[in-house]
Amino acid sequence: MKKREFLTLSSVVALYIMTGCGGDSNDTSTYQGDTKDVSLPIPELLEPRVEGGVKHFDLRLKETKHKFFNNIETETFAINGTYLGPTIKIENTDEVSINFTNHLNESTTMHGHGMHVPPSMDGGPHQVINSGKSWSARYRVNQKACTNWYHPHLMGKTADHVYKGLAGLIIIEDDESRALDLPKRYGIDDIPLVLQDRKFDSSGQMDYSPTLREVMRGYIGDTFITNGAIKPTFEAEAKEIRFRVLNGSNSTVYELGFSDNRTFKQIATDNSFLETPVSLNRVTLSPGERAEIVVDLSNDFGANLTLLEYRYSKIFLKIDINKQAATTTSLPNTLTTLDKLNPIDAVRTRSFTLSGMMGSFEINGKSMNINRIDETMKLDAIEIWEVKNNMMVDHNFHIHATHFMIIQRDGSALNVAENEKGYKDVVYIPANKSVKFIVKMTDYTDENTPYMYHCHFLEHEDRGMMGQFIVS
Ligand SMILES: [Cu+2]
Repeated sequence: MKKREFLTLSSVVALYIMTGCGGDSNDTSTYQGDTKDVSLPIPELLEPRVEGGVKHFDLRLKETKHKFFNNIETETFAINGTYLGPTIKIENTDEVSINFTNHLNESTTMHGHGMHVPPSMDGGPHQVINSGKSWSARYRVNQKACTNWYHPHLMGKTADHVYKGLAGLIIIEDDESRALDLPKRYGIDDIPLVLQDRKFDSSGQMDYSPTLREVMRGYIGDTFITNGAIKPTFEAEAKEIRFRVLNGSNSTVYELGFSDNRTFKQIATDNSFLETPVSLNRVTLSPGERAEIVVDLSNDFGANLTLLEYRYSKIFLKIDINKQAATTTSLPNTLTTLDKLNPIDAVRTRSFTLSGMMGSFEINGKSMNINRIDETMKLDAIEIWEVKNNMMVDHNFHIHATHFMIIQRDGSALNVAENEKGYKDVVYIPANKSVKFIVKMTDYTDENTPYMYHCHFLEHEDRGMMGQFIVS
């Protein structure tokens, strides 16, 4: 400990000298405290209370402090711990009650992103949890194995609440996922990675203050964090390692790959496995998107590697392959079979145009209004949705409660990449590009409670790029 404290002090002094930070009132540099020797935090796997056949998960939202830097306590929002929240692992067909108690001094909501649930259990802008109150998402799990997540969804406050630290993973397993020879030892060879970027002010506190330009182009931090730690180290077994990667940022598109450019396999998209693993050396994730990847470290005992973000040249994770494999796994060639909807069976095409200017955003010329239902879908009707990004800035598009499959990009099926042919609930739509996907709402109707569709760049969503639909 003595040594680490010394390093802390010396690196702060070195930074002070290098940057000449001497009380400059126009100081826009962010805090760069010592973060050496941080091991990768693994979010706790939350144990449920089982009562009457229902798995109860208890989550407490609170204002707290977290150590991003060795010598600084940064004020955060968190769930149970000090930053982010625990992982909820559930099985298809489980009866669950995910209970949130809001100990914050303000209202929020908790949305199950990717969860196929009735609208009243969605945790969207209509299920507000006031300060001091509790709310439960109670449902029967009804979907394929995948990696989902939970996060706030309060009108106009989502970006702020996620930025401060409210988010966690929901892992769904099913008979298929259990039977596959995949890495599945949580925290050992099945590793959750919540990737984010943050700005810190000169005293090491989180700085959420986007300018108009940052609202438009993305509020991109210069400190990249993984599971709430800066450049942490993961000590890996020399075997196949599965990473469940979430882009948990507000509005940064990540292009991920390894420092030696090695090939890895993507095995899952947002809402399902891919039918077969897809070989890649980069995977691009826009905010809210997930990818499960498997990287083979069998021949790397004694070596080091980093997981890099290539657009901004940042290190997300240092990997130290210093453990012998306790077991081996062998990635199967077939992972699942996906039900594919046929465009010929679509009863209609809906068009959505993303537009905006001067910090206000619209879908089809309308800014979000919580008192307006924008679209009505019929249960079990197959539809094609075409989403056009008419702006010079990137967006994406997310639908609640269901998955879709991308059928075209910019007017052609040939532009749909192999690694986005699984079930998706967020699709990246770069500036001036368009996407077509096929979708069907199943199982749940509610004439009074809508689901949301929106851009998942949180600064855009909070400023109007969202709409509401009901299923009848
Ligand atoms: Cu957007």
